[in-house]
Amino acid sequence: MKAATTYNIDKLRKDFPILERVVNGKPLIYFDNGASSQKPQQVIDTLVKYYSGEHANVHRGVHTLSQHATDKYEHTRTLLQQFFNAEHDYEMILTKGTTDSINLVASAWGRAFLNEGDEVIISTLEHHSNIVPWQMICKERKAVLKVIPINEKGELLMDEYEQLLSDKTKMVAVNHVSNSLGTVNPVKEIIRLAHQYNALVLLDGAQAVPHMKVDVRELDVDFYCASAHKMYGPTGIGFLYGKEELLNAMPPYQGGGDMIDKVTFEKTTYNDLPHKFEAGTPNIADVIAFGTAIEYLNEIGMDAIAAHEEEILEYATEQMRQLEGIRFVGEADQKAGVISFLVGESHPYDVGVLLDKLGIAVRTGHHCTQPLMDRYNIPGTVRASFGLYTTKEEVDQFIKALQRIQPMLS
Ligand code: C6P
Repeated sequence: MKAATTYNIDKLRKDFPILERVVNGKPLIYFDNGASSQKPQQVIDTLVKYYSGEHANVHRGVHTLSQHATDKYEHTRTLLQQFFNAEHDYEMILTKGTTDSINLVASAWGRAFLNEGDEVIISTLEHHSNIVPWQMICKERKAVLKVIPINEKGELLMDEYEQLLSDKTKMVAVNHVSNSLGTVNPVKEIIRLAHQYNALVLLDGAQAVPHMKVDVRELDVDFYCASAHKMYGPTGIGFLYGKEELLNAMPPYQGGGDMIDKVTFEKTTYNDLPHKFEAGTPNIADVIAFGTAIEYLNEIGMDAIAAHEEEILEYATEQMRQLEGIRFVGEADQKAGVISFLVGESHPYDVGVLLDKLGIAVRTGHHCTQPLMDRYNIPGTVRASFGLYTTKEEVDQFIKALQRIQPMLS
């Protein structure tokens, strides 16, 4: 769908105070949204308001402040349920972020349901957060980790995926969008095939949810997770969606306050969903501000954001193609938000430092995907990642900056 004519980027940019910043004497061009996006004033205001006049612990007090904080905290859960079209709000577990969510599933589900000889499938495109927790639990449970290979463009080899699937497959855990290459994976097909073998599917949506509409029921995904800080919300918070029957069947992840029903020294019974998976005092302020970020995205509309970013991605890719000496890493047919590249023979770090001198923030290195970099036999890439506030003028400045630094690199 094309951008709504109402996509008023100048107005949107005014919501983000940091975009006024000057870095190294130049206006900031923030192309590191894949690492973390910037925060609109609305989200910042929610945090200030909460700490200035609303703070109390949640789920614990009968007093007004505690009840008010609890209502606001739980309101974020409802917003998340609606945003991702989950059937029930208690299927949305509030976690510290994507990493925490994947560790929760690998640990709690894995300990209960993975047995010797079972198989877990991940892909070459995964972030370390969707590799290491599975390696750890597979080692503990004597299960086998299998990896879907990719082609040179950075797309999953679906034929190979089908070959890997068998009755031994218990979990398929892949990202929705690759953080390093921007590849949008054919997740509906991945899920359909996995379900034919009664395997569950966890999607790491960290790089998908800021860029596109996601409907967990339409996908029929079993677990889906992401982080607030890439969705224009605060750091230290995220969510895990899980189908009710799966979450109910899983043992708790951590023990402590709030996750219990009745505790004696002999035995403990556990609270219902979602509290069973939310031990201890949560990150209340940031959860509430996450709700503000969701409302902010709702107001703009995910379809409008997706269309705007698609235009930016196309424009930037086209402009970069005109430059000599640029090598794209990852040229999947379906991409979102990200251009990974190398400049001639130069090290990504040198490119990043020179761009920074011109006020342009990009990420360089392996992007927490070392096996993927090994696949391409490179130490890392330069990654430009876009957001809802990225403009074509910024892309033009970026292209000029690349032209300017190229002679310095050779
Ligand atoms: N990727 C990047 O620059 P946390 O740190 O838990 O919020 O998210 C981890 C994570 C998991 N999966 C994917 C696909 C991700 O992109 C990330 C975070 C950032 O690419 C920081 S390493």
